[in-house]
Amino acid sequence: MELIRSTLDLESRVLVMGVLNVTPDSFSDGGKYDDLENAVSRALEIEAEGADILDVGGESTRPGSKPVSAEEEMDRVIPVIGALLGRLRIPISVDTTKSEVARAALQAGAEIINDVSGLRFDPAVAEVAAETGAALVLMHSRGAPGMMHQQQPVEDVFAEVIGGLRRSIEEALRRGARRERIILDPGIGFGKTPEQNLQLIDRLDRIVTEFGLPVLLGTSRKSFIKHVMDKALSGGARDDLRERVAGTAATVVIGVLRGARIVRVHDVGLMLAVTRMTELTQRSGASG
Ligand code: HH2
Repeated sequence: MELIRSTLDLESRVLVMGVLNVTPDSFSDGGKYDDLENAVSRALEIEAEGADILDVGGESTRPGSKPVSAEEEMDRVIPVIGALLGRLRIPISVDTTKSEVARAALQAGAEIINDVSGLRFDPAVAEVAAETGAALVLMHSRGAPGMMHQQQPVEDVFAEVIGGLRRSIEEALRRGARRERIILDPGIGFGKTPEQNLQLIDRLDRIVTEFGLPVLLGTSRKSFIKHVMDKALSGGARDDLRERVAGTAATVVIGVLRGARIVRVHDVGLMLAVTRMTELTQRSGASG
């Protein structure tokens, strides 16, 4: 996939997107990287661990988090993206639902827009992608900002996700974005039951074949993993982070087997190894 300055090779191997949250309240690394120097060094570390893309986000989507203004979001992410220009070789994606933030981030050097609202909050995000040639990640979610996790689950999660993604794609194309630059994401954890998240991962191939577009999977350390582990593991010493990371690895394996082309993770080096091992094991049968 052609980006503004670089190319994403989505054909030969699964890509790893490393998460850099520059929010004071993100659930997994919140508060640690909210100053510029720390954010820049963590970004370089993510690249050194082998990430193919750096995803920079300035608004937390965690349950109950407060929506932030475009100004505040820009104050958080633009200096980081600016400071990385010329220092980071991998492309930067900006995790935002606001066209203003997306535009400023692309001017500062980002090449991908990652919109967790799938254009529902600000459809002009697609126009920014169209004008700049940035890639556009359209994630499925429901509900207003700050409320996306509190949605009543729907009965048929595949119908909901496929219908929602179809509406997002149509909106993107209507506003001039190019289909060849669209990446889809089922939005794991966003208004789905734990069971539905597992179903979406196990049948990710349905979304891959439905649209024929590259699919990104974001399961990293999410709370449905804790929920599953709490039910599955009894007795023995428990360790929340270890279980979330191990659970993430399991979902990455299944996601890769079912056709995910990008995985969005916090534990870059570890999940890169998991991804590569999965791909190489999968291919060995075909060549043997
Ligand atoms: N999940 C989160 C944020 N952005 N983007 C995409 N495309 N897919 C996802 O699954 C996704 C996403 C939520 O996770 P995280 O960024 O780790 O935490 P926070 O909500 O605190 O930003």
